[in-house]
Amino acid sequence: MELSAFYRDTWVEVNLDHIYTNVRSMKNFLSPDEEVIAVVKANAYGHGDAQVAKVALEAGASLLAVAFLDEALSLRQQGIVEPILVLGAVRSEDIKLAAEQNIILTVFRADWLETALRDNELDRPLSFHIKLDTGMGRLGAKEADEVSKLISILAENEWCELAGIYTHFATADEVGTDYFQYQYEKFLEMLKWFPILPPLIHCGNSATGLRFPDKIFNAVRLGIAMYGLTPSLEIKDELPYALNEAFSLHSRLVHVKKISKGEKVSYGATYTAKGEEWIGTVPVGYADGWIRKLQGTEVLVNGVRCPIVGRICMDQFMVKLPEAFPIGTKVTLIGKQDEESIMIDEVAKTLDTINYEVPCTISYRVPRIFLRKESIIEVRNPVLFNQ
Ligand code: PMH
Repeated sequence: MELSAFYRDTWVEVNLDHIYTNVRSMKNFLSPDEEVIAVVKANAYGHGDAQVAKVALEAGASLLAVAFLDEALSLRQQGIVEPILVLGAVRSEDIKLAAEQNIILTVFRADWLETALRDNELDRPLSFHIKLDTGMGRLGAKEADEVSKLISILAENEWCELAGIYTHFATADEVGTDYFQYQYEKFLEMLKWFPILPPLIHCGNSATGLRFPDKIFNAVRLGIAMYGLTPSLEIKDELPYALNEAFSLHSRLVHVKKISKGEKVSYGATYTAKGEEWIGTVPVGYADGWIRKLQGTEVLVNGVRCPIVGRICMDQFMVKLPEAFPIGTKVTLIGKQDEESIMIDEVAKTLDTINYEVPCTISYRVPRIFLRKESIIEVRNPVLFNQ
């Protein structure tokens, strides 16, 4: 049995040209000796890890960053050979696997490093970035003692290399800059704890790179702006260059019917037709990440905004149409149709959340189509193919 890429009329389109342009824009915005670290954790914020990674590298990123070792291994399995930094914590027993796969680890606890090196004898190089907590309160060493222990343990082991130091800002995307400034100055102070600085020093996410390019040291960890989204609504109007949204979500009408006054739609029979109405069924549901809270919001059908009526089910929802559109008519949940658009910021606003959460929430069940120069170059469907 030969299978095609997917068999459901719902898909995400990832515009890789936009990813490319967004990375190039940041590269051009920075000084030539400053680097871009492409943050491709969480399946590249729901876009597709290896596909985004490849394009980001092509556009000039020099390092990839993920949250977990599994994500780094996934990139290796998909043929990515370039350097990858794991930003999150890794189990001490897994350091040999990281070394074998040439994966860079984050370290912030001396006891973890002692255990890791005592119980696992390295036989090849392993690089580390030391993470400092300057006020995010998440991961990172805070005390000079801890840092000097880390430095000496790394220096004593012939296979260990200190390749970087970094921290993370909690408020780089906020208009008020006091806390940002506090963290920045703390980082400067903490860097004095290092007798020798490693090649890579980084502190900035997208917001920092966009707003404070003179405060990034020598690399930006570029996440949300690589996907063409603003780090926050409050700084949207002060971005130094245009961002190009890469993610869109589409489906097609699989059923269209006329219902009469008083007839009900979906679970709980909460929606009642006020008169004769055309109702379409769209094969997208909360298991795809189109969560029940989106009931009542609009999608685009034939270039027109149409409201979702009744409860969103696991695999389908219903939409009120202005007329009897044919089966197969394209429905755009995120993206553009003719003059109308529903962009990620609008969906995020409706859900009272941040744009980051929206593409991350569109589940593995929705196939991703990757476009380059307006052609499909790859399709990814984990439901059918183990990828
Ligand atoms: N560096 C670290 C350590 C991060 O956690 C993130 C994003 C980035 C860089 C990239 O940030 P950007 O997407 O704003 O450019 N991390 C998260 C997070 O943990 N929750 O939301 C974003």
